[in-house]
Amino acid sequence: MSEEIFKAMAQSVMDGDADQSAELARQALAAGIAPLDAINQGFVLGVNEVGRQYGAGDMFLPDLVMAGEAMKSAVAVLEPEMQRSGTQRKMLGKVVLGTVKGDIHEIGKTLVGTMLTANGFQVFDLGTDVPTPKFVEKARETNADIVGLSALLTTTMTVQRDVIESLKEAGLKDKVKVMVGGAPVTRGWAAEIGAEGYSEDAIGAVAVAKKLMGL
Ligand code: B12
Repeated sequence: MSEEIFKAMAQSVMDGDADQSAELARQALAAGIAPLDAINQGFVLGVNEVGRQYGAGDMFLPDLVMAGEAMKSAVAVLEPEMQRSGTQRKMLGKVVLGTVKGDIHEIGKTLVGTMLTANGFQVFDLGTDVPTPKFVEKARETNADIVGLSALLTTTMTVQRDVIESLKEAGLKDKVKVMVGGAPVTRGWAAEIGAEGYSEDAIGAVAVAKKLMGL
């Protein structure tokens, strides 16, 4: 029974069927399946597979976005139950994430957030067009381990450097690691501005975040 529902969960994410994902999440709860198992043995497998197929050129942007939405709708059903029953997912680290000031591209950033959340990070998503001081404030307030900065424009890439400088000025740079990404961003740019992490996609971002946490 569990095997079947886990498979159906993964499939619903791959199909980008948010209603079906939410329905399966409700069925799992009704059947007494632990919410954490539903996430880790069901839905995450779907989102990982979509990420893999996207990387291989077998799935496309809309598939990725819809898979992210489906994953979110399932987590929305499961999360209250996890909180109620006191289930703690093993939290790997805290990530403050956003698209830098002047830039409203959100799809990639949101995917990175979804993948990090799915893999056990606690993500504080500040959204897009985020003023530089906001990253610093949130990192301090949440005692973040990592700040993730997305930039999709050559004109806003430089703001990633501004955020790193502001973290330094605030005395937070020793505590917080920075990872950067976005279409124009390269490993070389990350090194140049002093970001400890870079990934070209959301799957890689999880691996980088784990590495930054020493995991
Ligand atoms: C969709 C899109 C838009 C949408 C955004 C909708 C939304 N809600 O997000 C809209 C229509 C609003 C838009 C607006 C503009 N856009 Co636009 N847009 C795109 C487009 C087609 C796709 C971006 C996208 O979502 N990709 C899919 C996601 C999954 O990929 P991604 O964002 O790269 O993210 C992945 C990785 O980069 C990485 N990643 C991303 N962030 C992070 C963060 C971290 C920490 C890590 C580790 C990894 C990581 O992981 C992600 C997941 O795999 C790109 C073209 C392209 N090929 O990138 C142009 C593009 C980025 N846009 C461009 C431009 C010029 C604009 C506008 C200035 C157009 C205009 N004249 O108004 C405005 C800018 C507005 C602003 N101030 O931000 C140019 C940028 C050129 C440049 N070099 O600067 C591009 C490259 C198109 C082009 N070829 O000219 N855009």
